[in-house]
Amino acid sequence: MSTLQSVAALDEPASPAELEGLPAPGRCLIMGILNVTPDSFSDGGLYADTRRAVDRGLELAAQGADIVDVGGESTRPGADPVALEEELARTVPVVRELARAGVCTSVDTVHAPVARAAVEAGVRMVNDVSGGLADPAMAQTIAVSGVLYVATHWRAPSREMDRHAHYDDVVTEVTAELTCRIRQLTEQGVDPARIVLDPGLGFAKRSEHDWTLLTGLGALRQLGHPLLVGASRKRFIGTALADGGAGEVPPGGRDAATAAVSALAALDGAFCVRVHDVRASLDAVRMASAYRAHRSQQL
Ligand code: PMM
Repeated sequence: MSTLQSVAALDEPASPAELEGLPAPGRCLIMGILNVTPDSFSDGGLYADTRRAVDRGLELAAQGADIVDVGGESTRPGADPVALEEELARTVPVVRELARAGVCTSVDTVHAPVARAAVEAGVRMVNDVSGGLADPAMAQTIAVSGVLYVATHWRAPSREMDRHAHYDDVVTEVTAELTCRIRQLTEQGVDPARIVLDPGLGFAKRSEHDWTLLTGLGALRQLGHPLLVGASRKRFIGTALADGGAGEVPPGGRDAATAAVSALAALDGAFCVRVHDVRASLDAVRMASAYRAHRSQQL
């Protein structure tokens, strides 16, 4: 191997991680988004009742989603919190039916009681966009259930997160804050081997922060945990599609670009991408896999 080749090999992300309880297709996983909410930023209201939500979950799985992520509270900037009973009523019946049908599910919640009920209903992973900061009981809930856990970089609730979008060096700060999360979660009994990390694109981030994090996945990979990337239809994609103009392409027109970002994230070693349009991103990550395999043969 030449020096150039060995340097390239060092840069090459490791083979896709495998986590017990999740499918292991040998490529970046696809998490399909199922927002059972009236007010999410791009699909709010579409699947707001249980029957429609279950049908959509089955459809996402049929399209190739490895995991269906069921959420009952919008996390868009400025969103109001939802009563716990309402979030439970939105998510738990959907998870139960999808799990019964053999679909691998996660629950998107920052609340320990919702996580607990969803685990009982059959989720294999809890996706917490606050990384355990919103509810002090979350770490214990995860520790006791032994379920997989996505810890996302987060600084503040939706209503106020835009005020916290200030960084001198976003990759270094996000890495340090996630490191702190891992330490606190593991001190409270969460198995580190069951923690997935997420840079939290759009959560207390402006577009330039999202891009810097997306291009800095290599640094986050050094933390040694599988990485989940949630870029789907987010504003940084809409503004990039506007070619530097002042406007942005609306969320419904961002799926092809999301798939391109999925390919880039997979190429950089992402473990999973969370997307609305499953088919497009599945094809995209398959292409990234094939590309990586052929590139490594040439090294
Ligand atoms: N983004 C949203 C919701 N949940 N979960 C993870 N792990 N990562 C994310 O980036 C993420 C998330 C907001 O997007 P949506 O309203 O389209 O679901």
